[in-house]
Amino acid sequence: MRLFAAVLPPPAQLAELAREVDRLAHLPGAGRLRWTSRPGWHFTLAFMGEVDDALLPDLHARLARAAHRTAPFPLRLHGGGHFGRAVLWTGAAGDLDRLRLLADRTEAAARRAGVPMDEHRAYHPHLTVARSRAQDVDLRPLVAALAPFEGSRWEVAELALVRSHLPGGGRPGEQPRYETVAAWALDGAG
Ligand code: 2AM
Repeated sequence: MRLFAAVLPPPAQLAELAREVDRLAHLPGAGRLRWTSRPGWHFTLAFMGEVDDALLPDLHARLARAAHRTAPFPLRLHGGGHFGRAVLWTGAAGDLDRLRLLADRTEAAARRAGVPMDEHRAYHPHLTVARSRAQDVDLRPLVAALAPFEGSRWEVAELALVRSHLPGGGRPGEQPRYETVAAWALDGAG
């Protein structure tokens, strides 16, 4: 199954982001973007891709251990940015060092469980709100509109393992469906 580890913001913070994203709808280019489905909004910690069922028990055990070593930490949704002309995202502020630590630990857990992970890349915390296939949509006005956004703070208290069901219907703009298959409390000290 296709899996990734993530931090899932709570409903109140997702509602704040939803209000912010609704404001962007009238901006130039907004109508040509594929807006991500709101129930699935998340910060990816480590993307694993297709994981063999045989690896799941060890993967779960190692992710549980990573969560149990890590202390809860504060986070808030913050501003916006883009990756080229393809991805519009909101970022995070707060204890980003601990978010990175949790991302490193989940990546290491997956690797040790035998999941073939991509080469380690610098972790760039982001929550994708829209994607564009067209190369002629300038995302900068949307990024500028998101820049002042500051969500309210919450305490990240859980590491989630999320399954991604890719759309099979062939309808244009169809989104993957995300299903949380396991979650572990962050109840460590480090
Ligand atoms: P993105 O939001 O920047 O696309 C589920 O696909 C999650 O895993 C998304 O948040 C996605 O990031 C992230 N991800 C990271 N690497 C990926 C990859 N190689 N393929 C698909 N998704 C990836």
